Amino acid sequence: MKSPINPKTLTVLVTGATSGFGAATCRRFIAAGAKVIATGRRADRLQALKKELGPRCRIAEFDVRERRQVEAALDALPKEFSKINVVVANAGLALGLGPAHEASLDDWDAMVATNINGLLYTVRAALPGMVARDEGHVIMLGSTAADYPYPGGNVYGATKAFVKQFALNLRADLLGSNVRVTDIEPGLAETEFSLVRFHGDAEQAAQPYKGIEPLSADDVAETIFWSATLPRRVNVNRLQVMPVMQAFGPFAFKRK
Ligand code: NDP
Ligand code: 8X3
Repeated sequence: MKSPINPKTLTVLVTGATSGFGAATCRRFIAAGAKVIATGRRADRLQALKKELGPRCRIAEFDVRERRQVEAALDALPKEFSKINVVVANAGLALGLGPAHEASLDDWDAMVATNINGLLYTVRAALPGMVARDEGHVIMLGSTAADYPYPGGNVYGATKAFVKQFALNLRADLLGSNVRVTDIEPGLAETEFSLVRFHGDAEQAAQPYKGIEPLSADDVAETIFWSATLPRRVNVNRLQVMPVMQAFGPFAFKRK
């Protein structure tokens, strides 16, 4: 029986490492002995993470929406960090919670550009090396919002449905290689996600978590780490995780 993967053999690229799941994922892999490339746009936070995590952490500042920046950052990696075998395509956001007919098109553009295009640029840049080495793991951050619609989830949920289907289609393309693909699909988790969604309004951002014990960033990082360190024969296709205090509701009706 093949043993689980030794984390010390892993070089992990994480997008969205300046906050939430991404930062927690970097910490989890570093604690287990892996090398990590932590990326995001906020340089001060990347610097602080590097200071905290030490020489096995390398940082790269780029915007995932900018294809050339993504490609250039990966091309510029020094030899000891260049053989990425896990990519965690995590950078993403929701903007707004209004109904579609009132939503901001700028918010919609930003979600599509980040959650879809940015994720594609990240995965596409890391994939050829993994296929050439016949070893690797693409882990994407989907969401329960891909499966379960809710009012105001319009474009955000649709971008995560894209992630789910892209992950499944990638599995089809990669059959025959030893490259794994996983869509991690969390429910309500407390990070800066809500603050971003409500454009910095802290009071509104606190509402979704009121009276609920949400998932923590560490909870989600643990599922990412677990998926990445299972024996190589195992592929977790989709992994949905929710707080115990969250579940499903009945269909809604507009009654006369
Ligand atoms: P946070 O807001 O805490 O973190 C988001 C991260 O994404 C930040 O590090 C941010 O870095 C990065 N990011 C955003 N836009 C860009 C960009 N254009 N270029 C590069 N990096 C970018 O949120 P979470 O940790 O909660 O979210 C991480 C992922 O998990 C997202 O894809 C989100 O949709 C998903 N998710 C979140 C859930 C939740 O309830 N929290 C549940 C299910 C899924 P910076 O601003 O420095 O660039
Ligand atoms: C984040 C979870 O329910 O806010 O993807 O859309 S939710």
